[in-house]
Amino acid sequence: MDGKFIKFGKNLVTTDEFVAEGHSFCVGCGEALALRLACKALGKDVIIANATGCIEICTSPLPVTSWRVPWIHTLFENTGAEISGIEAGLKILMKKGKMPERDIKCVAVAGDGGTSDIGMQALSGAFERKHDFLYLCFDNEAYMNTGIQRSSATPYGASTTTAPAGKLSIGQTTWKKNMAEIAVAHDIPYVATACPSYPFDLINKVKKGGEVKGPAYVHIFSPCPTGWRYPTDLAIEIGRLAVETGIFPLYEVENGRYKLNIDRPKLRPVEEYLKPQGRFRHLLDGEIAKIQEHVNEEYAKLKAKVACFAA
Ligand SMILES: Cc1ncc(C[n+]2csc(CCOP(=O)(O)OP(=O)(O)O)c2C)c(N)n1
Ligand SMILES: [Mg+2]
Repeated sequence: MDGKFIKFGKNLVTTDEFVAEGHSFCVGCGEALALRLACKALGKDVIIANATGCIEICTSPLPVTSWRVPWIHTLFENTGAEISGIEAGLKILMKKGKMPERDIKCVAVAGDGGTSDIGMQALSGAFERKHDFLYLCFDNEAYMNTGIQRSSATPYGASTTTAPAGKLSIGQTTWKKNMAEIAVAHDIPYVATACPSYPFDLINKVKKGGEVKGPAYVHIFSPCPTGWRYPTDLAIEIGRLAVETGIFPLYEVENGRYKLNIDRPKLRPVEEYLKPQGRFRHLLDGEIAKIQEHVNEEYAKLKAKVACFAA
């Protein structure tokens, strides 16, 4: 690692790679790209606690590892508790003079299953105790690592191995749990949504989340060619469509104040996002219209919250 930076317009991005090549992510994995960018934003002075899931499996096939920063594998359910302990431990070691005072970022990394489902309680506790940490949820909208099982972050209408579409069902029959809003409800200083199709936006948000004192949460949309069944060269396009249709808006909430980072005057129809993906291929016009209506409503609610803080 040489600590050099490349300039992209106004943005400086390090050439250092903190997650080395040689990992086993699928070709075209949006999560791998998002992780690489997030780690560039954080730099080397971090400790990462990583819940089991695709990221952990693909970066740490014993006896080798892709991690070039301190990293610990946690259970599926306890990332929030583990990062709390790491943060409290560092604090006490520095206070007692057992290690020099240093700014070390404590970062938790987990999937949507590890966050919205099984890890929710530990995360909620860590938010509530106001530990100084950043939590990154890499949301590929199912339990991908174990074979594409539905999670509470799986969107309505998507076919998964445990909620398959067929004669009796359209697949997932519930709306996606809004994890970013659940984080906001904990009254923490920083919450944001990000997507690797907007790399500088993602880098800036992860950087900000790492610098904030107290808990911060960044929810990262992570397109998955294997589980979503789209061609492997479409990850960036799928992410962009999710944002431009309003399915996954990019916004920040700083000390309770909402800001929309990308706001198109007119959203694209959700159909453009749904059509290229095999997991939605069975949806008929009526179901697509229902999804469109839901997206319109959710987007309008978000815009209303943003409007509260405008001017
Ligand atoms: C208590 C417990 N239940 C189930 C598992 C099996 N398991 C490991 S990873 C995983 C899925 C992870 O899904 P997610 O958090 O969305 O991450 P992804 O693999 O999709 O990136 C499951 C079910 C486990 N390790 N521990
Ligand atoms: Mg997942």
